[in-house]
Amino acid sequence: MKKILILGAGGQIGSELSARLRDIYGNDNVICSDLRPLSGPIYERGPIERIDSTQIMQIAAAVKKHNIDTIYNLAAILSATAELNPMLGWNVGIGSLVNSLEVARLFGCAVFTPSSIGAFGPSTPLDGTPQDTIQRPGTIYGVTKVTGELLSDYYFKRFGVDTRSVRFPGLISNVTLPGGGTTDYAVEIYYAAAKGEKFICPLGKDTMLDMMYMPDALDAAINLMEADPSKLIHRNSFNVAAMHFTPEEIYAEIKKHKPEFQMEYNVDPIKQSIADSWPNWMDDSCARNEWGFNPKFDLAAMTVDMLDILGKRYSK
Ligand code: NAD
Ligand code: AKB
Repeated sequence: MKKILILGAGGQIGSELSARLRDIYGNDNVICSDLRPLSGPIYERGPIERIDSTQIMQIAAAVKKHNIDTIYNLAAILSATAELNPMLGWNVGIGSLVNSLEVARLFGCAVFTPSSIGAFGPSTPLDGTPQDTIQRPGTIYGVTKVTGELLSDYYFKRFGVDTRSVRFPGLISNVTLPGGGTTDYAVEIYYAAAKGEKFICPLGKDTMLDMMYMPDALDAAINLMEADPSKLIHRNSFNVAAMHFTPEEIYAEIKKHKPEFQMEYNVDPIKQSIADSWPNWMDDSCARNEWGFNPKFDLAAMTVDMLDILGKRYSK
């Protein structure tokens, strides 16, 4: 049975991954931690630690105390926020990564650290972005992600640490709001629609980006960590994709269910320039072939589910 430590468990992914890992491996075998206090039913099902992942001794103490064998390192500052405070983006993203890898080396843990479409940049082929291609991102977030991929592969090859990772696209979910990324609009638009509010979109109408619904993202992380290592040709990190759309296309999909919904544009120049440098859609055939990645949700199915869940939550 696995003993798992999640760093950054309070965020958009962590709040749902915590519940899913506890369902699979047992409440007491998944230790949720974050810099911010964790409270609520998801977390109170099992052990909680307060860990600043930029402090290696705090991670090491928790790994030792709970006999951890797997670390899900989710602590990071997302793209748009990091661009406003690049040193914070670097210190959290890289601090948490290096500390996770070092503790894993010393205590024999496996490590999952998500990469992102942000690991690509303007000189990458943006349509059908290959698994192995040019990675020259123009953001500090992207620099941390490329560093993370390289360092994770280095720790595998040099020290035998079992590092695995995916390049997540923008993730859409309904439990915890996203933490300051470029793709956040694709979550916020559903909240606005469910609340009967007008949505002001920060990206231009033709901005195509890769996206994925959270259930498929959780499956991707867990299935990769459970995959037979002898089948993995790549490790850090696999392209994974499920759908891609522009703001006009998601707006049109929501309007099929809510004809009264309204959207206007007020383009944020920082987010727009980041989005313009990211893939329109990635080729994820390596993930499909090497460990059976197989997402279930497209834009239409996700829209039905999001509006159903949020509609019930915000109905008066
Ligand atoms: P998030 O911003 O929602 O959550 C990050 C969590 O890290 C927060 O709970 C925050 O309190 C915590 N944190 C920040 N500094 C910390 C520190 N020093 N010590 C401990 N915890 C700290 O982010 P997320 O969306 O859940 O993303 C998790 C990972 O997945 C990140 O590496 C992110 O880059 C990656 N990712 C996310 C997406 C997405 O769309 N959500 C897409 C691609 C990759
Ligand atoms: C962001 O927009 O920063 C994240 C990501 C795609 O990495 N959602």
